[in-house]
Order: sequence, then C-alpha cells, then structure tokens
Amino acid sequence: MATTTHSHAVQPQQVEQYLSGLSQYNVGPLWKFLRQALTPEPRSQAKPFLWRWHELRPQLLRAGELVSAAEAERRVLMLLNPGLEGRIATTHTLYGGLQLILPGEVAATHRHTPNALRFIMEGEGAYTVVDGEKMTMSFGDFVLTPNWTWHDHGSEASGPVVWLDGLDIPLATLLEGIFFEPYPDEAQAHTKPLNNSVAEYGKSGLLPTWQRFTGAHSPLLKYAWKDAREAVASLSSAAESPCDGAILEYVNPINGGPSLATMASFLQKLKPGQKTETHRHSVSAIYLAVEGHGRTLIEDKAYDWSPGDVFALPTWCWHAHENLSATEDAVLFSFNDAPVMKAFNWSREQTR
Ligand code: 1HN
Repeated sequence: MATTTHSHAVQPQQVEQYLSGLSQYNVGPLWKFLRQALTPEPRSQAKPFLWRWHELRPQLLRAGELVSAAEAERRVLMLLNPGLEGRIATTHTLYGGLQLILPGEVAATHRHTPNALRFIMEGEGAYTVVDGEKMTMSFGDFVLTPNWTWHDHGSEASGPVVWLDGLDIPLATLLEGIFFEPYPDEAQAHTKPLNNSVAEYGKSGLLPTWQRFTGAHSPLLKYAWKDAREAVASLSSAAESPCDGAILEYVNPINGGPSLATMASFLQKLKPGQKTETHRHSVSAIYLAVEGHGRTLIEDKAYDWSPGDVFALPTWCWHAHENLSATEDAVLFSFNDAPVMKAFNWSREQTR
C-alpha cells in the first residue's frame, strides 16, 4: 500500500507563518474551517422570540399619530430578531411586520421582487389592489402580493386596520434578488372586478375551464377568514397532525403547492387542552396567535401567547404547541420557508 509521509519534520512555527501569510492572497485553509462550515445540523443565528400585541398595538397607533401613510409609504413596525442585529429579518429567511392603515389613507402603488403575504389582525374596510384587482381586507383574511405585482393599500374603514405582513426579504437580500419600482402614476387603475380571483379560483375543487393560470404563485389572491376558520373547525381528529393539531395549508388551487414560490402559509387549530408532540425541522417560521391562549415550547422555553402576539421559530429548534384553555379553541396562523428548503432537498424533520 502506498503511503505518503513528509520527507522532513515540519516545525509548528513554519505552519503558523504560512497560515498568517495566506490572507494577503485572499485565500484561507479549509482544513482549519471544515467543521465550522459543515455543522452536523443547522445552527440558526436567529433566536426564538415573541412580540406582544398589547405592547406593540399602542406603539403602532402612536406611529399613526406621528407619521402619515403617505409619508411612510408603508407604516410598519418591523419585527426584528434579536439574534440578527442590523438585518431586516424576523428569522434568517423571513420578515414579519405590523402594518397600520387609518381611515381614508392610501399607501402608494409600488412593486418589488420579494413576495408578500398579509394576515388581517384587526378591523375591516381596508383594501389592497394587486395588479388592477381590488380586494377587501377584513379580520382573518389572508391576502397575497406575489413577486413583482403592483400593489397599493387603502382604507374605507371607520377605525384602524392592522395586519401582519410577511415577506421573503432576508432570503431575497441574501440571494441579491431585490428589485423595486414605484408606480409612475398616482395610483394604478382598477381593471378587474372586486375580489375577482376569489370568483375565479376560490371555490374549492372547481376551476375555470377556459383558462388555467400557470404562474409560480397561487392565482387565488385572497383566502377569506370564514372559509379558512370553518375548514380547520371541520377537520376530524383522524385528520390531525400529531405535531400541529388540525392544520391546513393555504395552497395554490391549481396544483396544491404553496401559495407563494418561497413561502408556505398555514392555519391550525388546537382543541381545548390539546398538547402537540415535539418536533423540529429545517424550516423557519413566523407564527401569529389568532384566537385563544396557548403556549409554544421552543427549545424547552415557554412562549405564552394571546391573540395578536407574533413569535419567531428559528430553524431546527425543538418545539411543541399547547392550548392553555380548557374550554376554547386556540388558532395559529403561520408561514415558513419550506418551499425553498424542499426545492433544494434541504428539508429535514425529526420528532423527539
Ligand atoms: C411592502 O411593500 C409592504 O406593500 C409591506 O404593504 C412591508 C416591507 C419591506 C419591503 C416592502 C406593503 C414591506 C414592504
């Protein structure tokens, strides 16, 4: 068997000297960094964190007194992860923010490559316009603004309307795929009937015969609260996930895939007293408590939530959900980066 040996003894200081001289060539010795580059499993820099509605709502309303939607373009408090300082990021791939629109306000039309989703947290009578289609937004509605679609928001409400924005900004930033454009005119024309995508694609199992949308996102741009809430309510125990309870995905009705190319979104219901099994996955997520009072254990630390609270679940953290009420359902909305991780076969899951 052929073996290779050094023909003479190497002095440690020769190696040190060699290594410290390498940086001038903009190279580095992989053998010193191999285990750092290839961790046995993901180690997220993001931290689990919970933002409290009762703290943030007054701050958001204060922003409403101090800054107009016209000035701000989007009046949003960003949910900034304490482990990702200096980045516009709630997890390493996902961004969440709370947006406020006040009666009569308009948030100007623009478009960008990051995908956006919205879940309405408070109020009714606001609207968004996506590529010429006006959609009404009320509590619990889930609305999409896919990659590069023109969008603006307005409010015909009598009070504040607040929603959770979800965008793939940190991912798009890392991949250097950000493009942005303001609309050339004051506002885009409304070229389609109100809530048109709901009429065309919103009846489960029934699709238009004369056209089939083939884009990378769902052609259905709005999923009404009533439908989603009834759907999770009607699931039998037999259809439940051990780790997530009664959980449904907001899918693209054409192919059953995620509603956006980069983000998958879900509504889940926990029965009174229900405790899910613990699991972890190489997918990061942002959760919004919609109904009830519950607790999510993340890496064995308790994050107690009530309606309006938002929490970040970093990649590969053990977690389980619990409904703390003995009488009422708990409902969580969430979105994650699973479509990206699955596309590259980087998605893994473990139960404990
Ligand atoms: C955006 O366009 C909206 O359209 C909300 O409502 C939040 C955060 C970062 C970049 C663009 C919106 C955003 C955003």
